[in-house]
Amino acid sequence: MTPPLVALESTVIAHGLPYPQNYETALQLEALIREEGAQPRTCGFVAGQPVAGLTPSQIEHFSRSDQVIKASLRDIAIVAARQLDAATTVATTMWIAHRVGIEVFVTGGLGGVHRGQDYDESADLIALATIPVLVVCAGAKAILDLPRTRERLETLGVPVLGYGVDEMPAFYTRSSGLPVDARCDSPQEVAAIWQAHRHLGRRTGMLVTVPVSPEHELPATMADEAINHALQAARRQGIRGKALTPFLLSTIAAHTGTASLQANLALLQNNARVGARIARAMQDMA
Ligand code: PSU
Ligand code: MN
Repeated sequence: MTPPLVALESTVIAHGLPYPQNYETALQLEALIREEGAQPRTCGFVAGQPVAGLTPSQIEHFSRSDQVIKASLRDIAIVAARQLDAATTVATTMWIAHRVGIEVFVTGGLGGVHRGQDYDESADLIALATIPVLVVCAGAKAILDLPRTRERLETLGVPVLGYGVDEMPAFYTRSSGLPVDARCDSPQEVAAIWQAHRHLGRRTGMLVTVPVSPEHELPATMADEAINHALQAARRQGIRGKALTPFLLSTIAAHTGTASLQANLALLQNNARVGARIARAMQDMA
């Protein structure tokens, strides 16, 4: 059997992490997925073409260049017609993955409803509502309004699974106080629920939320303090729209020293391994 495919996003590389950690991490995530017996496919748009499987030199370009824009669903047609290089968010990576038949996608954090700006809701939620791809992540980013984001997922009919946990993780920290719909303690349990979802004709995505390891978790007070500081800075500087998420993440990284970056890298690595194991369990079940 050929190893199953696992998609990865490129916005986290181009706009979520600093160089050179972004480049090193992107290659390392691919290596971890191979080690677990699956095949990584990092997604992006190159000269307007959707690509599932960027080459290492394309990944390097995405890591270093400031010409690579961030593309969500609304940007796809513009990127294609203008032949731009663009990094894919959770939403656009799901779109590319589904087009080429990849069912499992690994990332760090999901977009959602922003705090204090609940009219700013990530297209990641719409993608989850309409594209049948399983997304392995560490929950929605803690910078968001997590209770509202959780409610939106419920409204949109997107199942939220907890991998070894009963609560949805909060990205930098292991718990959010918000329940998952089901706890799964093995890749096989996740694969069984995904298979049922597809057999029943459900067309939404599904979330598998995996908490950051206890060693790499940020102390909750440090995370809250850094998030509040970043939110205030964004408000003062009038940062909005697609620039908001990258701004908040880099401001948090600057404020916590390396702790948030280490947590971010650790949870990505963890998710890559879990995603690859789930992809293998799905293949075994098929
Ligand atoms: N989580 C991270 N780093 C990131 C993102 C999430 O730790 O860079 C990106 C993902 O690509 C996600 C996007 O899909 O932020 C959401 O952006 P927006 O809120 O503008 O939809
Ligand atoms: Mn937004």
